[in-house]
Amino acid sequence: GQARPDTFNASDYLLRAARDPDTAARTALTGPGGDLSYADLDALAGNIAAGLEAWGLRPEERVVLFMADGPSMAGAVLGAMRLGAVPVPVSTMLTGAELAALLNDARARVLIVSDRFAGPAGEALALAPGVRRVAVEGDAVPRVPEGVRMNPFADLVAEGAERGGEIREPYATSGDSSALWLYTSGTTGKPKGAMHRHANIRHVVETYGRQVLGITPDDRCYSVAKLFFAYGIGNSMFFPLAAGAATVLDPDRPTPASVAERLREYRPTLFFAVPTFYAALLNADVPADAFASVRLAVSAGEPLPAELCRRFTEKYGVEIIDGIGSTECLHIFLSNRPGEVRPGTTGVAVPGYELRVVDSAGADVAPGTPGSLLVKGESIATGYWCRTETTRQVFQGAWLRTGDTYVVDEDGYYTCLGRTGDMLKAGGIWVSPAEVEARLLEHPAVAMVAVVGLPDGDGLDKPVACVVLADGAKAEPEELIDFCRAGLAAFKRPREVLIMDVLPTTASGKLRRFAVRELAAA
Ligand code: 3SK
Repeated sequence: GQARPDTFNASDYLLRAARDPDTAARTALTGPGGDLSYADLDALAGNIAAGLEAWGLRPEERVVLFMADGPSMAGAVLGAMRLGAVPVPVSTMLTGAELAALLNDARARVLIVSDRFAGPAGEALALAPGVRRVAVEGDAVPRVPEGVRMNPFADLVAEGAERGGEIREPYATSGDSSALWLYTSGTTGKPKGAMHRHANIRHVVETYGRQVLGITPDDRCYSVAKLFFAYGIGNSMFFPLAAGAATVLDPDRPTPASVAERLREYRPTLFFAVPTFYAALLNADVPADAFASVRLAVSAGEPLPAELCRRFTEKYGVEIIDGIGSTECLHIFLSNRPGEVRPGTTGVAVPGYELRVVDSAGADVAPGTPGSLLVKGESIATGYWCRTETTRQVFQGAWLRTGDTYVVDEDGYYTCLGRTGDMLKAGGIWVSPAEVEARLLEHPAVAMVAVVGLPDGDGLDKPVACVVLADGAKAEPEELIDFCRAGLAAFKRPREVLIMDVLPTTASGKLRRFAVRELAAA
């Protein structure tokens, strides 16, 4: 592309350290997938960009990444951006049918998949006829329908390298061009592609990354949240790469034991997780010196209970700064600050963002009065792909409705009081009660169901299904949980099923969710 004065490509911005001879040899990526210097990562991104171009991918077109965290995935994100195309990292927890829905929605022509996800990828490809080319990282290959060309990921890279070599100059995107789509079911239920501009990536780096984390080239980031989450891609790519720092990419599903091992081996200085994982670390008795290298821990995804925050800091000697972001905002816009943590609150606005707490008529409420939280800032997505009506509900001019109910105190500290609508979060991930209810209603024994969020022993909300069985039918709670696991991504399953005689409804037969929650909690 022709360079224009307003040209800005986030892949170029994130790989500035590769262009400086003093920093090009520094480690950019480390972890079980191997070490890559900034120069190595730059070359990999250039080869992937050239390979995708050879495969017919054009600027603005989408490439879906169904991949484990590692150098190939980081290279694919940067390579697609370099070409002016749009990487769409998607959750590796999706079932085949769920993945197919996203491939079709994004009109993706290329899919890159890690072989450990070959099963659901194969099922998805049978339902996604728009996908013409597939790159597979690893040995196991998905079954692909006739007419779809499948190659090893290494071929994509080699083809790029052969065909005139790597692309070094990024396509002349502007700051306003689409850089990255991230699917979320947040706020309104159905998965929607939040479209992020190249400039949004620079904004989160310059605000939360620099001014809250204070990240430097000597930092080493390690995030339990994977790259397909907005939280994970900021933690593991945007912040460290833009700072010339290093990042630990972990392909495996994190458990307290595996994370303790990675901490020992890779000695990160910044650690990122969600409250459910902090609770799991404490409950698993990970040794007290496991966090010796960590200077700061970050929590987001759902509110971190004050008790959990205190217990973690007491045991591991590391402060946790709790914050909240959203996929639509790309990263954290409200956060506690190192050295000034108020446990149980989500802290104060991140520089570069404005916040409002409003009543149901949209008027600002006074400190101490609960209301809906709105946020404004340069990293807000331009909207949801092909979802005009939902876009208009959620994106209101420069302001975004977060879907959270908050109260702010006189000092500007915000405390989350819960969700504004019916949506739930489990382990920091959005769950639509309607989707889980629809699945349970497919079970022949289920006559009526309501899924609500109830706090577990650590004070963290988990989905609980309240079920009325059909006349004469029998079903055990475990059977119904397994039924959900078979038809939905596992994180959406209810953690508990309560069999009830009736569910509270209004005179017109609508579920009274608040009453269901009270009944279930009793
Ligand atoms: O859920 C959050 O708090 C969050 C934080 C950072 C980026 C994205 C999200 C959804």
